[in-house]
Amino acid sequence: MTLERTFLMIKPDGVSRGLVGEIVQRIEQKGYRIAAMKMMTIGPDMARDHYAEHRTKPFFGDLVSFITSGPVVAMVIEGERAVDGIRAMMGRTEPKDSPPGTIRGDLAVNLSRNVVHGSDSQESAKREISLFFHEGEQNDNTRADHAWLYPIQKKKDR
Ligand code: 3AN
Repeated sequence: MTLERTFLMIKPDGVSRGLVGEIVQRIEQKGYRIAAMKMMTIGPDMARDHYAEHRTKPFFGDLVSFITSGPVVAMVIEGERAVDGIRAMMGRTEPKDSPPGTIRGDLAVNLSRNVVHGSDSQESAKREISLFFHEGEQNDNTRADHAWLYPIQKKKDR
């Protein structure tokens, strides 16, 4: 087993509602390493690229205008099985079906304002990371508690 990287974004509702610290705290306390993080406002072309899989859906226009409506916080998160792990921390797409303890279960009430986006597969993670970050923006530092998190040394898989 190697360490994976995934992409997580706090969407404009999460930033505007002052939830950045709460979400970052959950990620750090879980034991994931934040390899990159930046606050930015997404332009329409990038938004359409990011949500390309939804381009034929009726909510696509709203999705693009919402995600470009204010700043987001984009992150690269690294850890053991980080893609699935972050999805589990997020909860389900529909907040009312997300159990308490998950980000959407605790912090969201509406499907179209569900606070976070996270990659749903390793392939999506690679695509989304490269859409938002240059290679040089990702850091290779090691957490001080790495040996406690991974008693059997894990290698990094990029
Ligand atoms: P997830 O973010 O859980 O991977 P996706 O990829 O199915 O969910 O949907 C992307 C985003 O599109 C969701 N986060 C949500 O904000 C929005 N969305 C999904 N389904 C709907 C819908 N039926 N109506 C409005 N917005 C939706």
